[in-house]
Amino acid sequence: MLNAILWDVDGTLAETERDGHLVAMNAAFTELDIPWRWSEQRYGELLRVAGGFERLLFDMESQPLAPTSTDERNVLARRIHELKNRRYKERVETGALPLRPGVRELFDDCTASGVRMAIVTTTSLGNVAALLGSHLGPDWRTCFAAVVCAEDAPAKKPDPLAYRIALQRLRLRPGETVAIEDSPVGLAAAAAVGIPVVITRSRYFADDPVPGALAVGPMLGTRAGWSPKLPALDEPDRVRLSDIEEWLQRSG
Ligand code: XBP
Ligand code: MG
Repeated sequence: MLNAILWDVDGTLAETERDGHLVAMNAAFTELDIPWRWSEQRYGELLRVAGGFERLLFDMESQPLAPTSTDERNVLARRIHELKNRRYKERVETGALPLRPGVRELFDDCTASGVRMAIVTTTSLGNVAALLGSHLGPDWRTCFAAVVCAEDAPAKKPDPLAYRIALQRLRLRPGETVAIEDSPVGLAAAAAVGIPVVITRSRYFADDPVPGALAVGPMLGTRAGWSPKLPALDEPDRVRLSDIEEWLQRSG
């Protein structure tokens, strides 16, 4: 029986990467006089590394103008990342990052049916608070039975630590939950502890293989294009909690 929906954040709740983190990262590069920028395409490659700080360090390995010592790189990456997060939160507050279609409706389904929700993300609590605070208001945290962020789980996805912590906090077995993710690393993290995963395709992971996913589709805000197929309904044209429950039942 489904007891909880575990939400990934970046790419799943909102298209935060291109319009949020990438823009904020390039703004931080400019403000700190860093002599390189990230293109949309380069950012797509770098997203294979989870975590903005880790991504900066990885990128520096191929940046000819990056400092050469590990200590200097760590200090610089920390400065850039902190400023990026400030600029990201400011962008969120302008309303630049709407929730993806169907997300809010699935929140409402969960509330109406007593299915608990959790946040399981590799981004920071501050970034999550900015995004969800702007959409759900200052009491956003009361909507979630557990909130697991980068501060809780320093080993980032695809490491399963964040999902393991979420299961502990919820006191649930993996088969009583379903994760909603957009990326192969997110899928790998949840699947490693046996959590079934629904994939909503996002801009940067539109075609990546997602082996073993419970269901894969373009977004929660449509019933078209899902595998397994969803029967068409006149109303509403979205994935409902009962669809996820049915996928789970059929898989088990
Ligand atoms: C996605 C990530 C994050 C964001 C940036 O997290 O890998 O690193 O790209 O956030 P998820 P930070 O899909 O698990 O929500 O810069 O705060 O790491
Ligand atoms: Mg994601």
